[in-house]
Amino acid sequence: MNEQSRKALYDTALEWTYESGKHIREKMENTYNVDIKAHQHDLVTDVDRSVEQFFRDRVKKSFPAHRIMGEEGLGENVEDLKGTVWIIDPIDGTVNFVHQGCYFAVSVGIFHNGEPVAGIVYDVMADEMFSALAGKGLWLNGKPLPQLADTSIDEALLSFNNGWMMKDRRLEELVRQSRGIRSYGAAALEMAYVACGRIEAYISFNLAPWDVAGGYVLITEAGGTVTNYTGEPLTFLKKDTLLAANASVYHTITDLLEQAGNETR
Ligand code: 2AM
Ligand code: CA
Repeated sequence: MNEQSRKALYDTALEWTYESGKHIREKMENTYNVDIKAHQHDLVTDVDRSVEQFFRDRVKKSFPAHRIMGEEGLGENVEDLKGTVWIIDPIDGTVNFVHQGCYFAVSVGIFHNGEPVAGIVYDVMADEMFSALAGKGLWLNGKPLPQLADTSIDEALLSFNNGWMMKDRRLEELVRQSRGIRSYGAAALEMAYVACGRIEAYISFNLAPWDVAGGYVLITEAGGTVTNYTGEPLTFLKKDTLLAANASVYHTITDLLEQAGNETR
C-alpha cells in the first residue's frame, strides 16, 4: 500500500469515526436495549451493534477487499491479518457508557499484512479524537502530539483495574513506587492517555484485539512500548494480557515485577 493510499485510508477512517460519534450521541437521547453477554461485567447495547454495522456497511461499500474484526462479530471471522484488516470496537467501555454516559470510546486500528497503518481512539463525550498514521506521527484533535519523554517511576501515574491486584500481588510494588494509580474502565482510552502522556502505563489481564488495536498504533507512534504482560508481542488474533507504557517506565515496571517475583519466591 503506497503512502497516498495509507493517508486516504486514515482520513476516511477519521471521518467515519467522527460520524459514528455523532450517531452515538443521538442514540443516547433515546432509550436503547442493554443485554448482559458472558457475565455482569460484560454488556452490549443496540448502540454497540449499530455502530459496528455502520462501519461494516461503509467499509464494504468503499473497500470491498478489506476485512473487519469487530467486538460484536457481525461480519466474517478473521483468523489472520493478511491484506487490510480493520479492527473495531464500536464502544470500548460499554459499562461506563451504560452506567455513566461518559468515559467510553470508539476504537479503530487498521493493519495491512500485519503492519499498523492507522490507529484512532475517539472519546465521544469529551470530543477528543486521538489519531495516528503509522510512521507519520499522532495527533489530538488534529494537533500533533510529541514523542514520550523518559519518566521515572516516582513521577509516573499508572492505570490498572483494582481487581488485577487480586491476581498478581506483585502489582502492590507498583502502587508503592509510583506517583499514583488510576482506573478509567476503557482500555482504548487508557492507551490513548499513555500515548499522550496523561498516564505513563496501562496494565490489563484480559483484553481482546478490538480493545487494544487502535491504542497500539497510538502508543507505538509516540515511541512507547506495547506487549502482553509477559513481554511477548501482541498478535491481535486472540485475547491477551497487556502492558502498555512510556518506554522508560515499561522497563522500570518489568524490572520491579521481576524483583518482586524473586523476593516472594
Ligand atoms: P468493552 O467495554 O469494549 O467490553 C474494562 O476494564 C475494559 O476491559 C474495557 O476496555 C472493556 O472493553 C474491557 N473488557 C471488559 N471485560 C472484558 C472481557 N471479558 N474480555 C475482553 N475485554 C474486556
Ligand atoms: Ca466494546
